Amino acid sequence: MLELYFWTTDNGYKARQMVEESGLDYAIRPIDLTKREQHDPEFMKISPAHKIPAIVDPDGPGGQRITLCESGAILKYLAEKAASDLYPADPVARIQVDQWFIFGSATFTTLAQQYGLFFLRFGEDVPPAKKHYEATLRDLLGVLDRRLGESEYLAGEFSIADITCYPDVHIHGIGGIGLDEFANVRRWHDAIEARPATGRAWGPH
Ligand SMILES: N[C@@H](CCC(=O)N[C@@H](CS)C(=O)NCC(=O)O)C(=O)O
Repeated sequence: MLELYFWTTDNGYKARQMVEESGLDYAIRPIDLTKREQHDPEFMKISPAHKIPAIVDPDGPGGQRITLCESGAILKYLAEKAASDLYPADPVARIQVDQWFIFGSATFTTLAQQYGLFFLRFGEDVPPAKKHYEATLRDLLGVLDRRLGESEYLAGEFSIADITCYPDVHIHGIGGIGLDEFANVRRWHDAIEARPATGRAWGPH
């Protein structure tokens, strides 16, 4: 059975939402970041940069056991394994998904995490950094809002591009600066929140 190495962070939830959406059987292997379990040498054989999420699939391509870290790589792998439309085979549709998927994984999450660092976890109050990352997050939510004003989901149909953006919108948008100014993001967020797979992914582990 597929194993998901997971903790309750944005990147952890991306992978868990994806496994739930794909319908694959899986077992959660918690990696408690508060206890620094990500530095366990056994885990680092799976995730060399000591980060969740990661997966082990005993039934990978050709029946081979594979290990995989990086949420973006995991979302793509699972969508292809499950032959899911969440990463469409059509080349034109795939270009749109790739654009918003990479924007979400590389730009949006990376910067939203800095907002989270300075607002939630930094040991001291650093007002200039908070001001900078609040403005950055507002700018990024504006980008998503404009896109979602012209498209139901980021790349047209619901896809891995939406899954990679959802956790940081949920954590730092809903739970942080609020989405009152971003009505299209709010509509999109609520539609994804209502998906049964999202409910299961954010439930107990
Ligand atoms: N680019 C990576 C980032 C993963 C990441 O930052 N994971 C964090 C939790 S969200 C982590 O495990 N941090 C522990 C550490 O760096 O030691 C991905 O998308 O999977």
